[in-house]
Amino acid sequence: MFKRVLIANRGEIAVRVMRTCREMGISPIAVFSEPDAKALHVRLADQAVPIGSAPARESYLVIDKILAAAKETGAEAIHPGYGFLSENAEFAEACSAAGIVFIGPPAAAIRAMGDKMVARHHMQAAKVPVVPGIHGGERGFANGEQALVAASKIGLPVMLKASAGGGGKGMRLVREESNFVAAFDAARREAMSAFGDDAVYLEKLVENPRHVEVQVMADNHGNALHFFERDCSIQRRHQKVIEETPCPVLDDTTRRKMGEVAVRAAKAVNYIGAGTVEYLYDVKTKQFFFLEMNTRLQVEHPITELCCGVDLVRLQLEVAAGQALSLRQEAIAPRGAAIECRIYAEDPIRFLPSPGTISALRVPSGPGVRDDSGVYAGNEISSHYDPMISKLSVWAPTRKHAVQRMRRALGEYVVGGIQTNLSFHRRVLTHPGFCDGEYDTGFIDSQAQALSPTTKEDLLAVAVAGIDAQRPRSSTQNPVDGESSCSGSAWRDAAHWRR
Ligand code: MV4
Repeated sequence: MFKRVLIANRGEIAVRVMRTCREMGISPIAVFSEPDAKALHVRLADQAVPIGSAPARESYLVIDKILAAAKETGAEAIHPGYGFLSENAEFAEACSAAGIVFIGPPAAAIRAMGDKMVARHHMQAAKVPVVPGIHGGERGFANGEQALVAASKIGLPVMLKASAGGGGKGMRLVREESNFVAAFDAARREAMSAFGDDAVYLEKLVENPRHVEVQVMADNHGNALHFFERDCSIQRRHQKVIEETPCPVLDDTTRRKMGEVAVRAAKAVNYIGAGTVEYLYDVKTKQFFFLEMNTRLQVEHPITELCCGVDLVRLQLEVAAGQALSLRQEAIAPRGAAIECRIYAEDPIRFLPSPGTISALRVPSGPGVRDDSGVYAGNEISSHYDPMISKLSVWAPTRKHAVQRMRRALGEYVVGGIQTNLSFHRRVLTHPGFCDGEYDTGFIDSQAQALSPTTKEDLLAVAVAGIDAQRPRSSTQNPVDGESSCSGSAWRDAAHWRR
């Protein structure tokens, strides 16, 4: 096993990876930008190397600085976390060229899955169901008129998608022929400016799908396993907000099929390491379609760990060190239910980032509660990075109990000095649609009214939080976000914490 591993990331995921390194007797090494000098990931590391100024382009994204830090500290391997360089094939190659193990899949697998048209070809060859669609040619359609001819064949509505895209960028929904060419041109322009590649293809629209994804893990001995699914349908503008496992509307036969197909997808691109196969799931027809594969450890991996009883980062490290997966697929038997809420530093009504200094922090704990956070009281949430401050996860024997437990844990959570989406989460966790498990990817938009603060208490608490977050303060006064659950208990807890 490695003696030293450099974590090329920051925040909660850097902390998460370091924890497993520590348990395994591996010395964790941090890198940090100027504003992160006092960050938790720096404090938990054995060594920490400064790599530049705040913008990621001048620090966390600079391959040469990361490799220099690894050489300087004697790290044998680099864990990229998620985001930043985690799905950068050139970085994976640069690591190998420098004699350092990249803890992730081979560059070729990253490339094969990074281009959606190439990925769809691989999947079709491996008999993995993909959304019916037409590519036009190797580089998509030559122009909007040609694409419209193809669209008329499969029938509207269709989704126009950038081949280099993913996560919703360069994507356009077209329901009427009259809008088609303009939408095609717009998708193309957006793809060019975002990815430097303007190839656009089309897919038939799957109406009101659920987003269901399967965790996979493969070693370099030919073994590939899946750890069942997560439902990530509760999203806003392609930003996941709540994830859960198991998917509440999946039957066991479809569940097993999805898992087997995900393993086939991974094998089709000679995958090694942790990855996630994303599907669109049509509840009415029980059909699922390959969407894309994320070639990294994902944000929401903790809920899989809670139900499957595994440490996915440990498996990543073992596989990267050349060890064979010792688990058998039949031994992976998920138990109970788990839910994750992403706690963002944001205005809970307008959904805008709310950077600032965390003046007070009380993290929930107790039975079945896990909080993955990268901050402590006194830290500043910088506008330079993702505003996610923590991931609150719960496990319980049943979904009903997991929902109750999450409500309880959200009620205990106190973040002072900045605005957070805690009150939004409390409203989702009491919404009948969520409680019944009957939601799709349009949930937050369609339920905007029901999920907006309505009670007098709610409105007052949000108003106080807004004023509080902006008010200049003395060191003896710790304003809290003051957002309230329906019962008002969080508000009371917050007041108590302040003393
Ligand atoms: C789709 C779709 C419906 N039909 N493709 C959004 C992000 C990108 N990864 C793919 N996305 C979608 N592709 C077809 N053919 C609906 C979405 C979609 C979506 C998917 C997953 C989670 C949330 C979503 C929200 C809106 C649209």
